[in-house]
Order: sequence, then structure tokens, then C-alpha cells
Amino acid sequence: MQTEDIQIRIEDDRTGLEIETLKRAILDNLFYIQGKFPEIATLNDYYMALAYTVRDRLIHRWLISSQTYTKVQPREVCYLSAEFLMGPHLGNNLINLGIYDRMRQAVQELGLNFEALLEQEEEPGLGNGGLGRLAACYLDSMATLDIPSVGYGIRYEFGIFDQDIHDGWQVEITDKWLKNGNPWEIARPEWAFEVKFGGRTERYTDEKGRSRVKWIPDRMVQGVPYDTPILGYETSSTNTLRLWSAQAVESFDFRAFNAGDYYGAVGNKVFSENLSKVLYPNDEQIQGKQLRLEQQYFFVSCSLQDMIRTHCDRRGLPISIFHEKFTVQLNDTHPAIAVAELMRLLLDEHGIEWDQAWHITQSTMAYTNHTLLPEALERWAVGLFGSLLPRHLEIIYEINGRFLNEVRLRYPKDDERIRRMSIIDESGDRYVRMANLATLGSYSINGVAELHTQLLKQDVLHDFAEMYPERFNNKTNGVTPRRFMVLSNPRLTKLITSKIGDHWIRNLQELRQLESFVEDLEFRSEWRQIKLAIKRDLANYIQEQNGIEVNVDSIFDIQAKRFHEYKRQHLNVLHIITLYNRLKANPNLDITPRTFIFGGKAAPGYQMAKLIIKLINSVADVVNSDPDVRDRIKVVFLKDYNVKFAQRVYPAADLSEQISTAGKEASGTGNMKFSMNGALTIGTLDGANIEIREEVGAENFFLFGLTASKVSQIKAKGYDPMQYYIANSELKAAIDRINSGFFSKGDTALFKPLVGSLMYQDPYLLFADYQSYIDVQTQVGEAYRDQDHWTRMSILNTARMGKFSSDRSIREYVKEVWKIDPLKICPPNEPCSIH
Ligand code: Z16
Repeated sequence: MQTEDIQIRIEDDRTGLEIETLKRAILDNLFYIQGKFPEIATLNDYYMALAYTVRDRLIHRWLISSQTYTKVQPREVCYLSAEFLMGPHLGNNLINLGIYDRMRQAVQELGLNFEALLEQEEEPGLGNGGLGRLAACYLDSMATLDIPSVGYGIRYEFGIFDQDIHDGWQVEITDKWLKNGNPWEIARPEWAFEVKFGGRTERYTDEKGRSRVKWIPDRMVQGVPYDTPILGYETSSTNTLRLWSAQAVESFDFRAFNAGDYYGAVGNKVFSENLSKVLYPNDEQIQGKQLRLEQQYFFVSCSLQDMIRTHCDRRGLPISIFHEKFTVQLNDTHPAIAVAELMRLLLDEHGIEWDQAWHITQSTMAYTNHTLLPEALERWAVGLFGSLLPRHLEIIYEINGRFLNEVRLRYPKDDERIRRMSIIDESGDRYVRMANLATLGSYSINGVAELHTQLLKQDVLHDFAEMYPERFNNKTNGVTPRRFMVLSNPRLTKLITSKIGDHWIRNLQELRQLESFVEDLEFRSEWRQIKLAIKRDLANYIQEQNGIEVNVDSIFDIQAKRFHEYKRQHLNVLHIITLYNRLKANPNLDITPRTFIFGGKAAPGYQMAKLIIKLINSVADVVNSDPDVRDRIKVVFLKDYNVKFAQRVYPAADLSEQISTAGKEASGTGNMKFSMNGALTIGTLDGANIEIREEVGAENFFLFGLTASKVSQIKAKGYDPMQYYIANSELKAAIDRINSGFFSKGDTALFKPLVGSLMYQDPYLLFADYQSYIDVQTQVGEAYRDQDHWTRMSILNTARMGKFSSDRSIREYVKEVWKIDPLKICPPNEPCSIH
């Protein structure tokens, strides 16, 4: 076919950006894609018509990008992650295309409600929390910085569950995000791969007389890629998020089918397709379930096969230089099986010798660790592992054997060290330690904040850091200002841009220029008005959702994140109860009014986290309706916290709660999103809080609590929470209040597991940090009364958050880890001579 003859015209209805063209395109898509006329079209039909209108306008850049990669063959990064928490695409794509305002106008001229259409999108919630959202922010920054990259993951049919609250308890509801169709993805069944499971291995001699291994699996599944375009901000670079969906391999069913076992054949199909059915909803605690390992291996194998096909078949390059063209970033150990899988592909499928295969593998992989919590470190029972991936287990044994020989040479007679460093944990039942595999197989290992990296080197990976210090580095997390400022906070964006122009959106350090407006009375007043207007919006939402009326002049004190004991939502509750007790004792007490807002999901099997949610709702019921409180405190639990909702919440906060036990939160990223939007932080010296405080200045940050080293000291000495309970009358009163059944209609058993855990173990040192937290909360209340000073601090928080753009993080990965050159992509329909 003469493809050169077919040129797309600039004013084509699929590319044109005139308002009239956009309007025509939306109606055209409604007609031809949705097959509806206006009289019977639903809101979703209009959403789809709008989404396709936007998609049409980005597809040209996407194809030029992929054509350019094919032609230039640049070095690329593949970001492997079991989770991508993308959030809604429509608004973000409009921002990144630079057509948000004109599309809104076009939509409004059609008589449609633009906000309602944005709201209509079901977000792809293919992640649990921080780790998945970080992957999404990094895709945005990689495209914005013109870094050739692909995100590889799993197309879960059901993402993170929707949360409902019944009688104060969390109830999980299946997330059917695909039910209305997904206009942002394109299926590529022609590029599917097969993935093998189970069976056994066999040795054979190849035609060159070399001993080789063949894996004879007992099951096979197909991975079908679904591609979603990832736009950069005001650049033509458009990368790909490629998610794999599991499908039955038809030929595998046939044997059973021919034998007349129709139901057996269909059963196998159902079994295969279970693989990508549902996201495991646990953050920071592993379950060791076989299906989870199958998911991990499934997407890793598809992704590596895809890279090798691109490299060898499409580009015709020798496999020996694979690592020069591709680097793989492992987002935690979830994709760590990639180390063994790449070895297998190189050894068994490409006939490469061990040493060269190991060199290629280790030059390809880089590993990011996201947690130090022991219960979150992945390990697989050797029996399970070997029955699912027999060949990989052999390879891991071989890697381990060779490695431990090196350790023995380097540290003679140090058996303890050998035991600690081994990929196989042999202290009891045998396990494959995925962090050790990832570390050993990677040329770079990083933590996600300065403190976290330091503790990683000191603690979990100490022996590895001692042996290979040059491989360890820190990359403090960042978040994208496009989604978490420009899209989520248009009012603040407009004010900032009116003062300093709009370059800050690509170069967040330019927010520093706002510092010169701190003394500007008019500016401060506008800043305050904006916060108030956003709080009003949230107040309306709360009124609708929870039927609670809140005072917009009160401090909006927000803790929004997954529920986990180490994040200490219950410490926040102890503060609320303390204030309540003070008001009960002295109903005329003059306290700064506060609205305590919580949002977040608990892992469905995590009873304690669910009980903390119940406690918050129980306290809310009592406090919100007590006449003695007289609107000075309100407690609100907002259900179903997700990306869409987070975008509403961050801009409305006065105070951001970042109160984890020091040493437990690897970085945190919500802390950054709040502060960028002008919230002040009350926080511990944990994760990225430390660096945020360094940037915004100690005088603009409410610090409390023990340091990480004090925490481990106290624990080493033997921590006794009861001593604090006995000595601190307000703490005792708060705990007794819960214990008495006051918040549970007299039921003294309900919160026993929670209170008991605090009084007798308190593994996260709430009691040790209680007084310090209360004291600093009192300072917060005082500080808020000086609105003018508070506003100065708020402005300075935003002005000094430049470091925490994910663009900065990605620049560091590019320069210090990946060593990739940016590649500019020609804009569509313009003369261009870059390549
Ligand atoms: C996760 O979200 C994180 C760590 C982890 O092991 C598993 C999940 Cl699902 C989080 C960390 O808790 C958080 O501190 C960090 O900011 C985030 O990962 C991104 O690095």
C-alpha cells in the first residue's frame, strides 16, 4: 500500500482544535462510535464521545513517537510494576495536550456540563496506594522529559475495591471499572505471548554438543497487551503503558475438547483468565498466595519477551547488547522474578553461556525498595515456587551457589553472613527471598527517601551494601504537579501563574519566586480566599455524602492514606478524644475549631485497620451530635478514597497529618501533594517528611515525636506502654473513654483488641509520642488564630516544594541510574527536522 499518499489534513475532524471542530467531533463520535442521537444519549455516551475526541487528538503523536523509537532505536527504560494507579485520564490528557480550556468551552457550547463529564470517568484503580501512584507520576514525568519509556503491568479486570461504610464498618465492593468500556486503551491481540507454568525440566545436548535445559510445563496462558497512551506535558512525546491481560491458549483446550470434554476445556479457559482477574488489595503485607506469584511471573515474562522481540526481531539487533538498549526498573520486588526469567530466556531460549547471561541480566535490572516492614518483604515457600516455576528455582539455586562462593572468598568462615545473604532463607521452612534476588540481580538498588535509603543500607540490606556499596543510591520520591496542582487546583494555578508565569509547571523550582509575594497583602488575601473557596466545595461534598455540616472557618485537619497501624490514624483519634474530653470537662473552653477529615481503605483481611475505621466512625457519631461540643470539633470519614477524590482533598487541607512512627514510612507522597497545595504539615521525622521540613523551613512545619534512632533505642531497651498510660492523665482518660464503651453504645468488647494492643504492646509507640503530638497540636491551634501568619506559612510551603516534583526524581534516575538521553519527538502536522 502507498501509505505516503495518505496524509491526514490539519483541519481534519479528528485533529482540528478549533472550537467548532471540537464540537462537531464530539457529536460525530456520539453518532458513529456510541451509535446514539442526543435525545437518547446518556451522560456516559457523552463522556465516551468526548474521550474519543481527545484520543483522536493524541493518537498522531503517539504513532510518531513509536515510529521515532523504531527508527532511532534509542536506549529505553521499562518500568515494571504490578500496580499503576493512574487516576482518571480525561482531565489529565486535556492538561497535557494544552487544550483543557478550549475543550471546556466547546463542551459548554454544546450545552453539556463539563465537570459532570469529567466526573463520569471510572478511574483505573490498578494499585493500592503510594507505590502504584508513584509509578503513574513517573510515567507522566518520563513522557514530559522526553525519555523513551514503557510502563509494563497487569490489566486487572477488577482494581482496588470500592469502599462503602455500613454501620461504621468498611465493606468492600468489586471495582468494575471496565463495565462501560475503556476508550483509553487499544488491545493488541496480534502481539500476545505465551507464558508457561508448572511441569518439570529436562536436560539435553544441543546440535553443538552443549548441555542445555528444556522446561516442559503443564499449563500455558496467553498474555494479550492493552496499550494506553501516556502524554507528556506540552511535548509531543507520547509513551505507552502496556498492560497484560490473561487469556486461555486455544490450542491447549483442544486436546480436552477433541476428547469430548467440552466442560473441561472451558474450565481450563476460566482458570487461565482468573490470572489477571483481581488486584491483591494488600499494601505492605504479603500473603504468599500462589495466584499472586502467577500474576507476577505472568506480566514479567510477557514484558521481557516483548522487549526481546522488539530488540531482536523488530530492530534486528544482537541479544548480546540487550542491556545497552534496555534497562528495567523493578518497582519493589513484585517483578523481581525478572532476574530469573531474563536468565532463563537468555540461557534456554537464546543459548547464551551463563557468565554472559548473568552480565546482561545484571546490567539490565535496577531495583527500587519501598519498605522496611518485615511483613511486607516478599518471600515464597520453596515448595510452591518450585512447583510453579521449576526452571526458575534451578536458576536461582545456581545464582545463589555462585554468589555464596564469592561471599565465602570475601568473608571467610562467616557462616552467619552466608545465612543472611543467601537468596534462600533456611532458618525454618525454606523460602525464596525476593529482596535478595532483586538486589543481587541489579546494577542499582535505591530507597525512596534519604532516611529510608540510610536505614535500608543499615538494616534490611546491610550485608549487600557493605559488599557492593557503589550499587546503592537514594532517589527521593516526587509527584507530578500536572495532576496534583494544575488539574486538581485550577484556582491556585491561576493565581500562581498570574504572578510568575507558567514555567513552574515544567520546572517546579520556579515556585520559589512566590517567596517575594509573601509580604504582599493583596496576594495573601487572594491566597486565603482561594483556600476558603476550595474548603467550601469540600464542605458541600461532605454535606451531600455524610450529611454533616462543617464550619469552613475551622482548621481542615486531614489524614488521607491507606489504613495501617504504622501510619497511626489512631494517634489522630487519641487527639480528637483528648479535645473532646477537655470540652466535656469545660464546655466553655476556647479552642480553635477543627474539622477532622479521614479517608482511606484498609486491606480486607487486616482486622485491626478495619477496627480503626470503625473507631473513627464511632467517635464521629458521638462527637458530631454532642451539644457540649457546639461545632468546635467535627469528625468526618469520607468513604472510598481514590485518586479522583484525592484530587479534591489535597487542595482543601489546612493541616496535613503525616504522623507515622519514625523509621516506618519509606517516603510518603501524600505529604508532598498536601504541602504543594499550601497545607502545613504536622509530622514526625520520617520518610520524606524530613526533606520536606528541610525545604520549607523548620518554622513552617509542625514537628513532633521520637526520631527513628530513638525509636529503635527504646524498643531495644524494652518498651512498656503501660508506664505512659499510668503517668499521663489525659492519655489515660482518652483510652478509658474508649474502653468504657462510651463510643460503642456500652459495648466494652468492641474496641478491646485495639486498646489491648496499645496498652500491652503498642508496637508503633503511640503512647511514647502522645504528649509530644498533643503539645504540637495545641501550637497548631494557636498558630491558626493568626490567619495572616498562617497564610505566610502556607505560601512558603507551596513556594518551597520544587524539589518534590517527580520531574526531579526522574531526572536523577535518568542521570545517575538509567543513563538515557532524551529524545525529542516531532509535533504532528508541522515541518520538523529533528530526525
Ligand atoms: C506501597 O504503597 C508502599 C510500599 C510498599 O512496600 C507497598 C506498597 Cl503497596 C509505599 C510506601 O509505604 C510509601 O512510604 C512510599 O511513599 C510509596 O510506597 C512509594 O515509594
